[in-house]
Amino acid sequence: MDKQKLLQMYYEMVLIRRVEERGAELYQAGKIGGFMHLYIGQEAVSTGLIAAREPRDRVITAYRDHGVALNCGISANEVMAELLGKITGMSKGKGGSMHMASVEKNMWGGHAIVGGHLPIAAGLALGDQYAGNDNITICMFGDGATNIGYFHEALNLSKIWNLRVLWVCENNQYGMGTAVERASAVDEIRQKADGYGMKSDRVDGMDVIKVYEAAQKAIQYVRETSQPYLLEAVTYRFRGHSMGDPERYRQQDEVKKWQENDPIGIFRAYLLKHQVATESELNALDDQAQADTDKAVEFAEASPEPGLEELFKDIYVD
Ligand SMILES: Cc1ncc(C[n+]2csc(CCOP(=O)(O)OP(=O)(O)O)c2C)c(N)n1
Ligand SMILES: [Mg+2]
Repeated sequence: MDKQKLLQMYYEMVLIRRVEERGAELYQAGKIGGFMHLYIGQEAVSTGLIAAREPRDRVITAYRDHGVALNCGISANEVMAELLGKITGMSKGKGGSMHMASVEKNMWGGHAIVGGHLPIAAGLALGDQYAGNDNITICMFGDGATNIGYFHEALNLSKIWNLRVLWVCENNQYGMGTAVERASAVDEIRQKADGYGMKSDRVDGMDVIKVYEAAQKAIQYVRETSQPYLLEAVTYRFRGHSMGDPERYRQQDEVKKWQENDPIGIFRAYLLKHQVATESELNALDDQAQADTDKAVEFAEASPEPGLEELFKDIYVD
């Protein structure tokens, strides 16, 4: 990987962190409505993954989607405006936190029903197979989603139909307040691929380089063999499940231990150790991410809400 690409990945991780911190403040100030789920702590997963895709490869995810949207190239302005329900958001302010999507950036949402987007991912891949191209679909979901029927249906279909899907489970140890070992018959989510005769791998999701390398290997396999693959990224969300989670199901010590393993800190140390960048170059990227976040908040606050005439638009596609 060249220096420019590595620094872009670092910038994106810091941008996700800053945008979401501001998002949390704006939520608490009552400026963002509905549910909001933060990605803070998990930035290395989507950053490493999406850095390894070709722009023609599709991405689809669940409701923890702000970071994924930014990694796919949707601007901070549009993400922030969508959070605030403004017309300048990429879903015209009508989707909100859980419905970040852009066909142009090949980001297919933002889905609120746990596991519900997995059969959609299989459908996207079936469409590409029918069209005769070798694009792949990267489908991200939580550990909790792997206990849902949709997961099993979609994995099975992808295998028997030779669909190019990279299934990526973000194992952040909990589905809302339920720990993986209390909800899943197997501790390692990757084991669930065995039941479908599918290849799998498990990677440290706090280390963006490891995620990137595992994703590259997986993407190459899926593209070349036209077989699906399950990649499990072991990670942790530093904040509650959604805004307003009292977090009674986990100990503060555990949260602290994972926070010491901050994916941005790990990547920063890597870049310095391998002399990819100097402290001052990284500080400049931190400042850039902060400035871009401030500008996005200004842009979103100054944008109008969708007018009444928007109410019945974008419901059906002609
Ligand atoms: C079908 C369905 N059941 C229940 C819910 C409520 N719900 C929202 S998020 C969630 C937990 C999902 O956990 P996981 O898949 O691990 O994702 P994470 O939130 O950890 O990213 C649940 C049960 C839902 N949205 N959809
Ligand atoms: Mg989870």
